Amino acid sequence: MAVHWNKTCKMNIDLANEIKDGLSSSPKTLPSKYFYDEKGSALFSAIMQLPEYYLTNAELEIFTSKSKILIENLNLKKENYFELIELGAGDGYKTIEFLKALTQEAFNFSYSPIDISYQALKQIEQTVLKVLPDIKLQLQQGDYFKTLQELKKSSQPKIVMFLGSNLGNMQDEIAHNFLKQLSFNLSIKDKLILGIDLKKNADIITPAYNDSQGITRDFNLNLLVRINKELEANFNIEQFEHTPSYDEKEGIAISSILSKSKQSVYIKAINQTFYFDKDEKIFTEISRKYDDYILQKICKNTGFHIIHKTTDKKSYFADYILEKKE
Ligand code: AVJ
Repeated sequence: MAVHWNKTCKMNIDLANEIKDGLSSSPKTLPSKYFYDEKGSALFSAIMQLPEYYLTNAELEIFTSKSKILIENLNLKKENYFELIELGAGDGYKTIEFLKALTQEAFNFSYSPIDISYQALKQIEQTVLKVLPDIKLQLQQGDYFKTLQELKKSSQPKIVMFLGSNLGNMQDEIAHNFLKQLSFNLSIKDKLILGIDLKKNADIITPAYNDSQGITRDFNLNLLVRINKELEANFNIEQFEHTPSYDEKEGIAISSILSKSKQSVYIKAINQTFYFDKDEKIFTEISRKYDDYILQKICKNTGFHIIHKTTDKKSYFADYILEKKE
């Protein structure tokens, strides 16, 4: 078992540059991938337990009750070894159900979770090995955008998993480019299991991003706490507010942070002061909701074709199987 480290100092240079770019643009933005420091990963785990955050339970239901159907539709041969690679694995909780089903049916595979958070990986290692002590496990720490090229290094058949509607954090064009790049680094017949949240009534989606306990607020504002810590900035967190919204027509939940007053913030690591107007918003995250039509549009000319779709009972969430065909 091996963990590949991203040099911490290099991470901070990326962080500083991207935060500088984001806060210099109009409107101001901050990249959602930086939510996941130790505190942020813990807050996201808490979000997944919230009654309002239906996504996790819906996808867990799919993997608990439909792993067999997914496996059938992957068209695997028991005698052929394959690599199961999970991008942005988080706590791996849902995946374990799938791993159990594969193991029960005696498939020959290794499991490589990739995550930006070291804590998350250690957690997966613990939980997976407890349930499946004999599994071949290879942890990889890093930004999955950057680890895509590494896929080419092995010529084994691959099944990539990208669950939890992580794709939804990308604008459609970026999602398209991401799938294209992923497909480019795979071989014909390799598959992608893509878990995405489906379009539905705003009354269900809105509370998922604005829970009554304020965990999602803390998760969003933690980005400022992180910048304070890692880039020696002086955001006064009290002067900012979590302001989520949902664009029902587009099917996009938007997280933002609003400046409660006219204020300035100095970031020492960048040696720059940033100015905020009263009620100015910093956009931190989009969470796209999909239907077949939107997914088909995103997949067009990526090399991936949809070959299977399965949903939870309420049809809140779907796991698709995409195959690389050209
Ligand atoms: C992990 C990206 C799928 O967008 O629903 C949860 C992150 N943000 N609550 C999502 C998140 C606010 C989550 N994803």
